[in-house]
Amino acid sequence: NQSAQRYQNIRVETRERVGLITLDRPKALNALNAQTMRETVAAVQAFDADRGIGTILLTGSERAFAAGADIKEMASQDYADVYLADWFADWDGFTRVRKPIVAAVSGYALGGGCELAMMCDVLIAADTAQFGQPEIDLGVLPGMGGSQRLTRAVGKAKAMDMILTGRRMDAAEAERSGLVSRVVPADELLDRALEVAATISTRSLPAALAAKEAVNAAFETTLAQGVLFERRAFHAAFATEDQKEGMAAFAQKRQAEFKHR
Ligand code: CO8
Repeated sequence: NQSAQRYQNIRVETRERVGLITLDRPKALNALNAQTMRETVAAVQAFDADRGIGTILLTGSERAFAAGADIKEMASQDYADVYLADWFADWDGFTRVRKPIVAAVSGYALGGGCELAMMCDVLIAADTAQFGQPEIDLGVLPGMGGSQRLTRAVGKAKAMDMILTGRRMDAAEAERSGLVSRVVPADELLDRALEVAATISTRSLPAALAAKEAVNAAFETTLAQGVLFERRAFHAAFATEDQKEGMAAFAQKRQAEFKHR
């Protein structure tokens, strides 16, 4: 039970079938130190296991989604420290979450903040959002998947530009480049993102999980294998009551009432 847990750097609440996680470390612009990582991963995993939740929504503050990994925490580490601790590997727990995760990004999404947003499934940006991978300015490179996920999201040209120069991308460029799916006015961000998350959470959960899995397969495999994976998952959907209900509801011109949500 999430409400029984005490988190220090995040806030966790539920809105009907949406599990809302708000990064809340304002003094450091939500910089992702080890504790924030542990709390965020624990919170998404708890929502993933919660039958009452269909979709997870991750957001930050108006000023910052997250300004990166915590530079002060990293500064004194040496190679053996980060290698032995397998620094950042715990975020893999975030990417193993099966339910759809919507990110609502306002303000800075830099370094690890941009990388965390890219681990989410649907990215919605406020018009104030700024994305960047400024690690090059710190004498390092992205360490939470940025070189891979940014390249897949926006292509080599823009990824190289951003990662080698450290320049930021504003919300309009992020939408144009395919990094985010929608840009909304900053004061509407949470409401609009909640609407999207709530909409997803009314759908058949097995269908949503399979859809997320199938889209992600596009990044991991060949076209032929991916299409085969999709077809098998599509066939399997016919074993669910939700397929019967969804198609019957269409024929009867009514809203579907999915059983497995
Ligand atoms: N880590 C720690 N503290 C931070 C971070 C951060 N990433 N970002 C901001 N803060 C802190 C500031 O130090 C400041 O604290 P204090 O008041 O105690 O000095 C507070 O947040 C407010 O920040 P600013 O005063 O700087 O606010 P501004 O509005 O002037 O500037 C910026 C905002 C532009 C976002 C600026 O704070 C900034 O440039 N932050 C750093 C952005 C960055 O470089 N992010 C990438 C970090 S590296 C990373 O994410 C992955 C590294 C992979 C390495 C792999 C190693 C294994």
